[in-house]
Amino acid sequence: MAKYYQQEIETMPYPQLRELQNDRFMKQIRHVWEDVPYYRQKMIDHGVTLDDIKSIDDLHKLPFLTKADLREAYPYGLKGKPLSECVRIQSTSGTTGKRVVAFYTQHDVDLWEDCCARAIMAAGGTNEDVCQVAYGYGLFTGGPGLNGGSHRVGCLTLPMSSGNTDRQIQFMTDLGATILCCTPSYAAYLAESIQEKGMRDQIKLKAGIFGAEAWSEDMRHDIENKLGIKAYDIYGLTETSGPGVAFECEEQRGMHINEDHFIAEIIDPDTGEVLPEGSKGELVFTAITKEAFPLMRYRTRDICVLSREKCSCGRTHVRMSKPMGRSDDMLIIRGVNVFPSQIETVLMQQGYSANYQIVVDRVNNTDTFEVLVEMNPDMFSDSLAKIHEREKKVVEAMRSMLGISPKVKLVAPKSIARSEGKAVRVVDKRKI
Ligand code: DLL
Repeated sequence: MAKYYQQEIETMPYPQLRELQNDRFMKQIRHVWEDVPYYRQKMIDHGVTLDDIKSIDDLHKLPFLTKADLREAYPYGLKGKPLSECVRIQSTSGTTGKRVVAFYTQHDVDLWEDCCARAIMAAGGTNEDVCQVAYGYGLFTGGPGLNGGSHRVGCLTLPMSSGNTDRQIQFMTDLGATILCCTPSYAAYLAESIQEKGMRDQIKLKAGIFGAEAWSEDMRHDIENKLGIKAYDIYGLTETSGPGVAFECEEQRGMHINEDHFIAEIIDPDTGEVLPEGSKGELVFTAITKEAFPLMRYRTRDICVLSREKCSCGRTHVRMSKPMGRSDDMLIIRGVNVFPSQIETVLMQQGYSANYQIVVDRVNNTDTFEVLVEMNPDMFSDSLAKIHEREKKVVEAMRSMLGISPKVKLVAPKSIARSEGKAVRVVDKRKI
């Protein structure tokens, strides 16, 4: 039995939904034109004005926004409301210390939480449930988003944040958590720890809502078996509010995009051309209800496929496949966004050359993260103790830049293979 948080909108016939999108889009483009000078200028540079946009069918005429725009406009350039009307910021980890900062009015927070509530109810959540939110809280959107959604559904919410695994398991068992929200890799780690402690029969979990990073069907089955639950995928990004942009229903054949709030397009990442339904390409979102951070045609860099095939759950909103990769070089390691350029910045600052290699793997469902760095010839004769000290210093600086710590190994000069073409900076061995 499909459960909806907002049945009318979630099951609205597509023609009606498209009409709603059109109304909201026309209102939104006016808001952006009037209140976001950065984007107005982009439109003018692109040769379009408000008069050229007559309906949602003109969406393709608008210029794209990219992460580079967000960096250039940092911090206030894309804000659509005065600060006095904004109540919240959230943020991603970004390159070279400049993060993406997204603003929210109370209305934006409300709609975001509605989206998360839809995801929780689609996973079978009700006010009888105890929902353990083990995504990070703070600037990261995972904790706050699912926390808000859980309140809306009326679940007893355990705002655990991530980490402190013993305490997670203690609350999970003592308070009878029935829904677990966290990254899939943390879910897998929790599952293993529960197994090791022999506590599987003491947990009451029935569902998990896992996202923020790529995970395979194999990983899904592994977590499901270990925890005895059904595991649901959830997708989102800080720029478009956070988790809940799309979520899985019981059918689990793609994630329904909340189309009353986001218009999705698939484009060719090289040419920018809009591709027909069913094509694999880069996902682009236009936020049609967000007030404080109303991004138009935002390039997510996530590669996926959209499908409007009828879903047995009754929801009419388009489904996106799991992201199949990215059209930029961003890595997601243990749920944290990492750009090779950040690693490079740290190394340069510490006097190393750009000869390094990032090696990522997934061992026992947990991401491993290692950075091999070539020493300069003058460092090579240093004592082992001195080399370890240098490694520690690099780890510290990377932790402070990225929010997670890699294993850093200083290697002999010229020992990292040189490439004749593009340097191979990243070796990602994860099979997902
Ligand atoms: O990861 C928001 C989120 C929190 C989503 C909790 C789901 C659950 P960012 O840190 O801005 O926001 O990272 C966004 O993460 O562009 C994707 O590349 C990736 N991503 C998010 N969800 C999924 C998923 C949050 N379900 C970036 N599968 C996105 C694969 C995902 N990748």
